[in-house]
Amino acid sequence: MNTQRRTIVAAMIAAGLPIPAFAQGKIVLGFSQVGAESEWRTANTESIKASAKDAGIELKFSDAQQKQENQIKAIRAFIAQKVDVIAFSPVVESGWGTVLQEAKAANIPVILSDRAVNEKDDSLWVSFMGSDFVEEGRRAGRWLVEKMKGSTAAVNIVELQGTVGSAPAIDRKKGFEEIIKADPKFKIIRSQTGDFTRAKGKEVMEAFLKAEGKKINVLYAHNDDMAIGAIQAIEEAGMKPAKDIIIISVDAVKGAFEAMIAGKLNVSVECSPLLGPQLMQAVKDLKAGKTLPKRIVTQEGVFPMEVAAKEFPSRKY
Ligand code: GYE
Repeated sequence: MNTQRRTIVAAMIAAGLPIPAFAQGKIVLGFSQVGAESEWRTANTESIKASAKDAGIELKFSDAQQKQENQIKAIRAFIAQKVDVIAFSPVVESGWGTVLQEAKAANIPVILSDRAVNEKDDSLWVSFMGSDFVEEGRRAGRWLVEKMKGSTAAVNIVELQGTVGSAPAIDRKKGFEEIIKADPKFKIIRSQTGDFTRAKGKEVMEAFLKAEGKKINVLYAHNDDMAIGAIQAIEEAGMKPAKDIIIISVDAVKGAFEAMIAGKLNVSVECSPLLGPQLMQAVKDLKAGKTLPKRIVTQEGVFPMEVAAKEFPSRKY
């Protein structure tokens, strides 16, 4: 600590104020979260908050309410506050160059958590930890191909995309299409964003049902929340979810398991939000002068409705 800081801390102690984190030698982490759009996100936030506490890391947490401009503001505030490390989950892939340059110029390492950015200069972040979203899309596609094996009839698919321009929406679409394109019987007849929320998932599914009605054979939703919203729309239209329309989604949150146990959702591809412990470990490693792996991939599986009741008790989110 320099002399000026020492004087300030001494004055704070004398005034009976709490000792700031830097004076306690604590690592300070600024984290800019996307928002609270889904069950996944809530679990992710809880994981980060709980593991920062366990690790003794001072967490400055900021919720961007799904707006990039709020995330940029939060990152700038973290730079001004001279935090030790910045981590964030970028709501969309592009448009981060300037603010990441600012962090680099201030010598503050940046960790990408959960979602990637689309920037050529990969020296702007030290590590990206999170799932392989393209693979999740492929897993969803493979499950469908297997389910429809032996039938030559056309399979009309409607797709509820995640947030426009976000890594999971782009990649889950790409991986799914890559698999189903091998057989021309699969056709995506409608595809629109539901912004990863239940409310929008329901609204967009209502529109799909109005336009296509009984033609729809399959719904592929980029997350469970949108699928759960869509299930409501399907029931309100007098149809049976998971029977009249096969439903595939991603995340495998508790709400999806409940829907599968109730026989209303066919399968959920796992995407783990429990990134907190590995993020805190990475922050500590950085401060200890270690070099982080550029990419840390989360390990995940696929849960069809047949195994839902058995797996449910051991689910952690
Ligand atoms: O699948 C969705 C959330 O970025 C992996 O964001 C995350 C996604 C997750 O809103 O539910």
